[in-house]
Amino acid sequence: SEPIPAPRGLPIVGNGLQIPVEGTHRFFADLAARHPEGIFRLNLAGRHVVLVYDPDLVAEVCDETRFYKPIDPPLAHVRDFAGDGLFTARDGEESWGQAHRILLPAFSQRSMKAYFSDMLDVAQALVGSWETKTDVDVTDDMTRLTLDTIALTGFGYQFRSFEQPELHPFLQAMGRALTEAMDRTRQLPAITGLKRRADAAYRTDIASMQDLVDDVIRARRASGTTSQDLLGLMLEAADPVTGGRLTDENIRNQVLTFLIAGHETTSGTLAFALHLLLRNPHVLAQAYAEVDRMLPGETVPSYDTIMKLDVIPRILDETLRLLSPIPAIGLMAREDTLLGGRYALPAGQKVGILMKPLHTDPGAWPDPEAFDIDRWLPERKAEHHPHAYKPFGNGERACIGRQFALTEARLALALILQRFAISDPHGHRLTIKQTLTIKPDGLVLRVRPRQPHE
Ligand code: MNH
Repeated sequence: SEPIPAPRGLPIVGNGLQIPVEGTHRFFADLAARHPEGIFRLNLAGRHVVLVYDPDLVAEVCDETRFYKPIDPPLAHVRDFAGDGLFTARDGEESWGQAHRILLPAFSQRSMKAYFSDMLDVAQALVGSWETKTDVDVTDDMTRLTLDTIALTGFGYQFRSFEQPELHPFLQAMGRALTEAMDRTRQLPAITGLKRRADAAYRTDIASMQDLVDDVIRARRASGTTSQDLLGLMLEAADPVTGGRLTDENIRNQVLTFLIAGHETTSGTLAFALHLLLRNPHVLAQAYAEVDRMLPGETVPSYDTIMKLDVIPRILDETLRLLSPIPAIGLMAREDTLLGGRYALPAGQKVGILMKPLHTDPGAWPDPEAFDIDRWLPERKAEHHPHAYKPFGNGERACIGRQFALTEARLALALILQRFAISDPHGHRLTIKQTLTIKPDGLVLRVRPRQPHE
C-alpha cells in the first residue's frame, strides 16, 4: 500500500491549531486544492482523520458494509444536548431503529401534502413581514422561516418569529452550544476541562434549550389533541418491528434534534440560493419567468403547483452543490481495509467526506465553479457520477428530512419571487459563518414589491 498524502503539522497538537476558528471549510478546501489525489490525512489534536473527496474513493466510503457513521467529535459533543436523537444516535443503538421506523411515515409524500398549509402560513408570514421593509437580513429571516415551519408542522408549536424583532432565545442558546461543541473538537480534552466558565455557559444553554422542548411537549399534552405530526407519532405510535414505544427521554432528544436539524440547514440553503441568484441574473430571470407562468398575479401556491416547478428545484440542487450547508460528514472503517486499492486504513479509522471539493471535482463536474442549473436537467442528471453529490449524506443515516426541506424551500423561493424584486445595492461579499453548518454571515438584500408586468 501507499502512504496517504499529509500536510506537515506541528508536534503534539498536530494540525489542530492551524485550523482557523472562522472558516474551517476554507481551510479544508485549500488543503484539498493542494492534494489533487482526492485524499489526505490530518492530525487534529491527536485524532488522525483521513479526508476524501475523489468521487471513486467516496463511493467506497459510502459502502455501508465497510464504513458506518461514528459519533465522534464534533457529534459526540452535540450528543451532550441531542442525546440519542436520530442525528446523534450511535450505530446500532436500538432507539435509532425504533425512532426511524416510527417517524418514517411523517416524511412520506402524503405527509408533505398534509404539512403544506402550515408551511404556506409561515411562508406568507415571511413575505408579509417584507412588505413594509426595504433592506432585509436574509440569513435571520430564513432562520425565522425554517424554525417556525418545523415547530408548527412537526409539533404544532407557534414561535411567531416574524412578530419578534430579535431571534428567539432558543436560537441564541443553540448557536452558542454548537459553537462550543466545535471549539471542544479543536481543543485537547485537558484544556476543555480547565475552561470552567465556558462549561457553565454551555450547561446553561443546554438547559434553556431543554426547557423549551419540555414546553413544546407540555403544550401538546395539555391540549389533549392527537395528531399525526412528528410529536403525535412519537407520543402514540409503536415501532412496527419491535412493538416498542419511545421513552420520554428519547422523545425530548428527538424534539430538540428536529428543532435544530429541521431548520439550520434549510435556512442556510435558502440564504445561499438568494445569494447565488443575485450573482447569476440570467438564472434569476428564468426563476421569475417560471413563477409568472405557474403562479400568475397573486395566485396562492398549492402543493401540486409547487411539485410541478422545474427551475426553482434545479436552483436548489445547484445551490446545494456549490454551497452545501453541511460541509463534511464523518464515517469510520469497520475493518482494516484498502481504499482505492492502495491506501491502507486500519479498523476504526475516521474518514471525512469533504462536500465542497467533492461537489466541484473537475472529473465529475464540467466547469465546476459555474452556477449552471442545466446540470440538473433529466438527461444530464443521468450522466452524473453516482457518488459526486452528497448534500444529504449517505445510506440509512442520510437526511430523513430531505423532501420536507425541498418542499419548504421551493415554496419559500416561489413566494418570494412572486412578490418581490430582489436586488443587491450594497454589492455584498459573501462571508460564511460556521457552527456545525455553514451559512452566509449577515446577508442583507433589498426587496421591493413587484409591480404588475414586472
Ligand atoms: Mn438533515 C441528517 C443535510 C434538512 C433532519 N441531514 C442529515 C445529514 C445531512 C443532512 C448531510 C447526515 C449527517 C451525517 O451523516 O452525520 N438536512 C440536510 C440538508 C438539509 C436538511 C442539506 C436542508 C437543505 N434535515 C433537514 C430537515 C430535517 C432534517 C428539514 C427535519 C425535518 N437530517 C435530519 C435528521 C437527520 C439528518 C433527523 C439524522 C438522520 C439519521 O441519522 O437517522
